[in-house]
This record gives sequence, structure tokens and C-alpha cells, in this order.
Amino acid sequence: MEGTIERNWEYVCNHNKENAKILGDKNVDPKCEDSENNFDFSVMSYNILSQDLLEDNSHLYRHCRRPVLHWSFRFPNILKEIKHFDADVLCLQEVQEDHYGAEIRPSLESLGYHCEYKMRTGRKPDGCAICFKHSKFSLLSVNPVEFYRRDIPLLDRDNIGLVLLLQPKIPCAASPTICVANTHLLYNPRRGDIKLTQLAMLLAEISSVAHQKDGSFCPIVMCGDFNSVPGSPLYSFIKEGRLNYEGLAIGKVSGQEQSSRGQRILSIPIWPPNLGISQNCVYEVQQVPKVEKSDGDLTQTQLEKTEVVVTAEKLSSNLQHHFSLSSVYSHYFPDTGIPEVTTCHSRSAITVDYIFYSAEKEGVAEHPGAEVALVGGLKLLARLSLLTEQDLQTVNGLPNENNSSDHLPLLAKFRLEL
Ligand code: KL2
Repeated sequence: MEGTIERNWEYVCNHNKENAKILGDKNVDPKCEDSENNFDFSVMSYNILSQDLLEDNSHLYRHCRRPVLHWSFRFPNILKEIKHFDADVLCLQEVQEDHYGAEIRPSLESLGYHCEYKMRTGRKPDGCAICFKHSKFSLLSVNPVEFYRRDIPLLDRDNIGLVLLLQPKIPCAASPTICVANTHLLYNPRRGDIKLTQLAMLLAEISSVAHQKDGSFCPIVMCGDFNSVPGSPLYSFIKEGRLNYEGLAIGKVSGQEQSSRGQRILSIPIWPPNLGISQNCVYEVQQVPKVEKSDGDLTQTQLEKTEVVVTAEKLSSNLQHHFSLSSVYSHYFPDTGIPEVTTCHSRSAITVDYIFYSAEKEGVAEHPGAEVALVGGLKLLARLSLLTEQDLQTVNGLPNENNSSDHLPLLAKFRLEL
């Protein structure tokens, strides 16, 4: 029998009770409690390990006792965990389609969730789901993103993303919308070029979904399994809002492996212009000339605009995005400096899963030079602490008797100040 392992809630706005117990969950600093001017909500990001991928990569799970690997054993545990934490928003990865239809969706619906799902393209039958509590949000839009592009040889992988626009349900008050994104980026440690492009595609979709009439963006939560480690160029790009990738080897983008092959240098630009995404990770306005007025010729100004865009992009090895994103987790335990782990199996124990969010304003000054747009901010109230590799060794790694994925769920509580 493998023991259970405890994870604590860390209350970010309550310095005296940083290590409040899970059971002490309701025991929050009064200053942090729900008030009329706040909308509080919790988010879970969880790669639940599709059975199909578990069986395809069975060499990673040789340390496990056979019975704990069966879906019929794993699913009740996963559901129990989801039920226990009772998050208002779930971002799930590796959700296998048949299990989703037969068990996952019905179970979550009976827990009060509305579920949206996007399956990968291609042959592997899993995808990402975003589920949210009916009682907390209404659904404004569903925006799936396919990273596969038949017309672009670089983009021959079947990963996807999903972006929802949610309306908080608040009595008698107007509230901004909240944009929630979920993804599972390509695993292949050597193909940082594809990973960065997939990320850019997700960011472009988030920009278009979160964009508000006044030119600002609503608050953003971006969850998922990014198959990249903290401090890697891909991670830094998300956090800093900029990346100069000149001379960077494609095998170094994600930091998953120290000495991977894939030492080809990223090309400039990384993705071809016909993807329609700028180096700022937004959809490019179509430069197709308008033929609204009689003659159909390009005016001089239209021609100049087109050229400016093209030349500016040819020279730049800089990627940017407009959001100021923070990570819920800090990736190291402050007292010991030991790394946090979000996934663990017989080959690796690392962080690849994240909850990023647009933080309240003070972040803007940290990014001089980066063109940070006006983005609605969230306040991080609490997170469920992660574990170390050593912690997980004491329970025979993952998956085990009680933890039924090779990833841990990430959990955060946010406040939207109205
Ligand atoms: O790293 V993961 O597990 O986020 O937990 O994402 C991928 C890997 C997932 C989807 O492709 O399947 C796992 N070696 C190890 N793991 C692999 C491999 C591989 N060759 N291929 C896929 N995965």
C-alpha cells in the first residue's frame, strides 16, 4: 500500500497562514474573503494521462504496480480528486475521446460543470477540455485552435488548444469577461521550432478572444502542459513577453533535455508568413487590397503599408506578445531551492504544466521595452503547493495507488476586483 501525500494551500495574500492545511481551506484571512466587490474563482490544470498514451509509452510506467494503471482504477481516483478540490474551472489535458464521452463528461456534468472539448487532429484520440461551473460563469464563446496546417510543412503535428470566453455570474454588477485558454504543446524535446509556433498560434487566438471594444484585453488565464521547463526560452518568452531567438538551437527551446539532438538553429522568422501571425503573436490584418471603390488599384498608402510590414518582419529575430503573464507557481521551494515537479515517471521528474494569468497592474513596469497592452488583472489568492521528486519517490512515483496520472493537478484561487 502506497501512502498518501499531503499538499498544502498557500495563501498568497495571507502571510501568517502560508501553510494552511487543505482541510483548513475555509479558514482564510477575513481580508481575503469574498466581498461584494470581488469575484473569486478557482482554476485547476490537470493532465490526466490518456490511457492510449499510457499504453503507447508503457516503458515509462514499469515502476508501477499493474492494477494502478488500468483506466477502471484510475478514473475514480481522478474524479475523486476533481470533486475534492471543486475548482470552478478545470483545464484538462490528455482527455481521451471515448472516455470523455462515456464517463468524464457525464460525471463532470453531474458535478455542475459545463464542458467543452477539443480533440487533437490526426490519429491520437485525446484532447483538451475546459469545464466550468454553471453556477459561476456563462459561456460567451468557444474557440478551438488546431496547430496542424496542411499548407505549412513546419506545422505537421496534431496538437491543439482551446480558448473560452466566460462571463462571471455576478448579481447586479457588470463584470469584465475572463478568457481561459488550455493547451498541450508538442512533446518532442528536439522541436522547439514547432513548440514556439504552436504557442504563438495560441497567443494569437487569445488576443483575438480577449480583445475588448476599447482596445484593452480582459483578464486571461492560460493553462496547460507546455512540455517546456521553467527558465527555458519558451517559458521565458511567456513570462517576459519577448524573446530574441537569434542563434538558438531548436533542441534548446524547451529545456526538457540537456543534450538533445535537434541542434539546428531556429530560422528567422521561425514560421512562414502564410501562417498569418505576426512576430507579436497576433493575427495579421489581411493585406489584401480592398476593391470597394471602382478602380480596384492599390493606393500609394496601401502599398507602403504592405512593404513596411514585410521588411520589418524579415529582419527581426524577436518575438513578442502583448500580455503581462505571471505563473501561479514559482517552480522552486523557497526554503530549500529544490525544484517543484508537475510530472514524474521513470524517465523524468520536472515541471511542464503551468497556470499563467494576467496579473494586476504593477507587473507592467517590469517589462520595459516590451509593448505590454492594457490587460485586465487578476489577483492570485492561493495555490495548492506542489511536491518534490523526493516526495513522489516516497509514494513510488506516478501514477500510484492514490495519484492516478503521471502529472499532479495544479490549483489556484484568483480574485477579480470589480
Ligand atoms: O510529456 V507529456 O507525455 O506532457 O506528460 O506529453 C506527451 C508525453 C504526450 C503527448 O504526446 O505523450 C507522451 N517519450 C515520452 N513520452 C512521450 C513520448 C515519448 N517518445 N511520446 C509521447 N509522449
